[in-house]
Amino acid sequence: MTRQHTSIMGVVNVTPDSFSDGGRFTDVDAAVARGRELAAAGADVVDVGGESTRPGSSRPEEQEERERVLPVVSALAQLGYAVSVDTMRASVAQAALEAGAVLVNDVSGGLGDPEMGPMVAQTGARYVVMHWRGLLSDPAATHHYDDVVGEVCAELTDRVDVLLGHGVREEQLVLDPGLGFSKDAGHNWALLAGLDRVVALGLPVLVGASRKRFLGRLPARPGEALPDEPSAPQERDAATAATSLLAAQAGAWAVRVHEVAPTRDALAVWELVEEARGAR
Ligand code: PMM
Repeated sequence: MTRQHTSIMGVVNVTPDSFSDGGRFTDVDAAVARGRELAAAGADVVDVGGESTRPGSSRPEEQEERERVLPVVSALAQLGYAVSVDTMRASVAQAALEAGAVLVNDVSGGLGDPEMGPMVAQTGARYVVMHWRGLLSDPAATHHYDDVVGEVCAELTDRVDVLLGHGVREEQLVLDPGLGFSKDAGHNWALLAGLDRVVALGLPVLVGASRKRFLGRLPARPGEALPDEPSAPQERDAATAATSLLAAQAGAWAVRVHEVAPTRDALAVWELVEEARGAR
């Protein structure tokens, strides 16, 4: 497959409790410094989030979320970086767009706030529709799939239809299979294996595998059993870079990562090999 440029989205979680970097960037200066670091390392977009979706974490009040993300979005946008805001609230997303964000990253795919679709239509902002069943009313259905790739594709298509119905234009949309969201390790591996089917839906695809738990349980040697205990999130960046490469090879538009350098290098290796192949 020919190399197409896959963008890198670097993550800054301005939260006390995110699983990988919670508590590290809670003050504005530290969060902005982290955003600058990610951009300097090669991130094309810096994704700023103020709400952890980690199971068991409680939602911040809207005002709290605004206070966490808006100063960081505004400072990074003023420095000239492309900023996205990771939020399920239309009002926070709109305020972030006014503060200079160029993309809204909604892990609920619009299910979290009925105002999101109309707001995205009205502002014309780029919008990531992530797959997650977490906000549906039937908890028993959230983790059951007969065909995870097919069901994720069908449910993303339903969300897209609803958004188009609100007047959102197709060019605004990015799809995300939502690895780890209402999905176990087997579902995540299946989605990585079937990513080409998500890409075949015809919209740009973002993949967020970074440091997720399933990447913390890898065999020490091929064929050996998986360890019971996962490695620490910070030890999952090599595995994350491997998923970034696979996602890029499947045609992903962007990958969302906590540590940019390993992914940047993995993508560069592929690019240089492809160039050499073309020059042979
Ligand atoms: N994962 C997390 C948060 N936001 N956004 C998108 N589009 N895709 C993801 O997979 C995703 C996301 C959870 O990870 P974090 O809490 O470390 O940011």
